[in-house]
Amino acid sequence: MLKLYGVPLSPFARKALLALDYKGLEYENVPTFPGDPSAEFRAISPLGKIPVLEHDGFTIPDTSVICRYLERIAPDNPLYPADAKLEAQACWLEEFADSKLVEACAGLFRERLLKPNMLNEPTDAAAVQNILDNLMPECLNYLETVVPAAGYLVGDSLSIADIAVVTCFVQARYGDFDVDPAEHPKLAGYLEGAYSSELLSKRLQTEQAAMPPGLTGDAS
Ligand SMILES: N[C@@H](CCC(=O)N[C@@H](CS)C(=O)NCC(=O)O)C(=O)O
Repeated sequence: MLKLYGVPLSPFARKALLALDYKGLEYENVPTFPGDPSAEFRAISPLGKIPVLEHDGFTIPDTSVICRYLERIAPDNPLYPADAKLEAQACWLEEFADSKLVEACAGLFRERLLKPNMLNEPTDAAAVQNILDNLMPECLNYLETVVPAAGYLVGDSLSIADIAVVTCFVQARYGDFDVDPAEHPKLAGYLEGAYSSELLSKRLQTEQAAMPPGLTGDAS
């Protein structure tokens, strides 16, 4: 039995959930908030971060490790290209999304949706401006150079790169940000394709149904 601890609205939980969905695995999503202070959660997540995967009592945190593990136990619908160079490129884009793109996208989500609607805190307008002026353009300009005119980010099928990048842009949508097709046409076209895919539409429907009270965002 597979369990995924984490709230589906988290970009990292969504990344792992998309990987589970793509592989067609059955699982239970146990809603768990980031930084959950319970001793039970700390025992399975030493860094206090979500998500954590549990497989028949074995637990593992961190989406990069979780997705690798899923690939080993369920090799069908591979997330990692067989070719060494393509695999390296996919893992690099995953790293780029997990470390840099998420900062911009989750920053907008936090400032524009989470703080005013759930945390009862004002939006930090300067932080938003910094993301829009600096962080986000750097990310978009880079991605525009690597996104193909059509198809997937790496090779000819969906990979961990697509899942990691797309989950970030879902977060940005909740933060009222969309890629401008006039400025980044390839990236905007790629994301349009991702949003119309069955994998993402189904995930976003499930996510909407699990939206915490007070949050009204829609990223579909
Ligand atoms: N590298 C981790 C990052 C996970 C992460 O940062 N999760 C956030 C929620 S989206 C979290 O739990 N933050 C709480 C904290 O940093 O204390 C992964 O890939 O799973």
